[in-house]
Amino acid sequence: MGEMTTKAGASELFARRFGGGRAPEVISVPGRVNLIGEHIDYHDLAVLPMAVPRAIRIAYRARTDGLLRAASGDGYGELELRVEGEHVAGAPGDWGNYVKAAILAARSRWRVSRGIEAAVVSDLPPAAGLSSSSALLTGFTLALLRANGIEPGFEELMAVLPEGEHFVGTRGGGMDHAAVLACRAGAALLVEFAPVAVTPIAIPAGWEFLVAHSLVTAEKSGAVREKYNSRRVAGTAGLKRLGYESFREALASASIEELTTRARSELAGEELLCFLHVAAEAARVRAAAAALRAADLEEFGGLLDASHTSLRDQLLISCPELDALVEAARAAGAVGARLTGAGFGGCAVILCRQGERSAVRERLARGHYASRRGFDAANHLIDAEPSAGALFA
Ligand code: NG1
Repeated sequence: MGEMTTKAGASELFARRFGGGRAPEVISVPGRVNLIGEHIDYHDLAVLPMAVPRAIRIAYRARTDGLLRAASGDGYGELELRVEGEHVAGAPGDWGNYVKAAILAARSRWRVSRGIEAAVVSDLPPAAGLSSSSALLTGFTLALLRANGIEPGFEELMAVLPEGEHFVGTRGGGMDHAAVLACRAGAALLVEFAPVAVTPIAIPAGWEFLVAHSLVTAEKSGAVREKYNSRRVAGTAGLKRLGYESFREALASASIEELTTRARSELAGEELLCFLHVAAEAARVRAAAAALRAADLEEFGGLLDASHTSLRDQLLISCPELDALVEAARAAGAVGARLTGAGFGGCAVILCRQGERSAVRERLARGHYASRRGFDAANHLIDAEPSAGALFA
């Protein structure tokens, strides 16, 4: 981890950019990796992410006027906005969109009149399925609220953040915000929705997770957006065609086998495939939470593999590079592996037996990645120690 990406690095950039005076506060918002439960949070089904030891750090100080000035240490430049007034989204991928989304999210529930000056540093790779965008949105929302004397609670934040993300175009769910806020060190977080509820589940001693990049960037604010949103639409359409209001209702009223049989006879195409994925993935999350509690490593690994197969063959959100990576991880000795996050690129999450992670990493670096251009071990192979979210950092 470079010096510049630590809390001290954020304060240092702040001092260089905004000068001396009162020392800034620093907020640290980690990225997250989803262990299992993919493309189901937006159907209000439980998911199981954990925070990773990479974070966005924002050093900030309240201003007395309504100006928000932010400087990025990652070459994204600087921006100046007003916390009051209208905001329209800029070009897709523009980091200002996340800051504007934070202003709107904060204002949707609280009275915000004071701006901030803020310096942002990060060692969280962008567009990698590790939630850098949600971390940025969450960090700026927290900074702005705290600068206005407001200390928001978890549920209050969850009421505004997922909605705030829609400003940048993704009709996603609340998994990322819940994880980057409420994860605890040493644990995965079972996140339930409507109403939102989180339960930390300790990661058993000796389970080692690795996050590996496919080297395909999944810029969800860009081209991949439509594909992501279409899965939600198709899943919902299939559900409605079967006469259900929600997946929770469907799963409570019939067994997974019954739902599968009905879906196969009454649905077709994308609607069928998305419905089958969502129903089975929900069942896998329940089984994975039980396996975690029982410290059943092999069972958990098998569920990761089954999730990947479904994401590849039913939801159709994998890509050849992710499939090759997952295969290579298994061949290198992993207990299980799957793509993680929105898909279409980004990362895989890999589960290793105690003491084997460095050997798996080494084999991937020498084998799978050896012939691939642009590989940088420090950013593309991350030891994912279960970390604390922003509210517990
Ligand atoms: P990432 O991987 O951060 O793009 C997205 C959604 C999640 C969830 C996953 C797929 C946002 C902010 N994030 O995550 O809510 O739906 O895809 O499981 O929309």
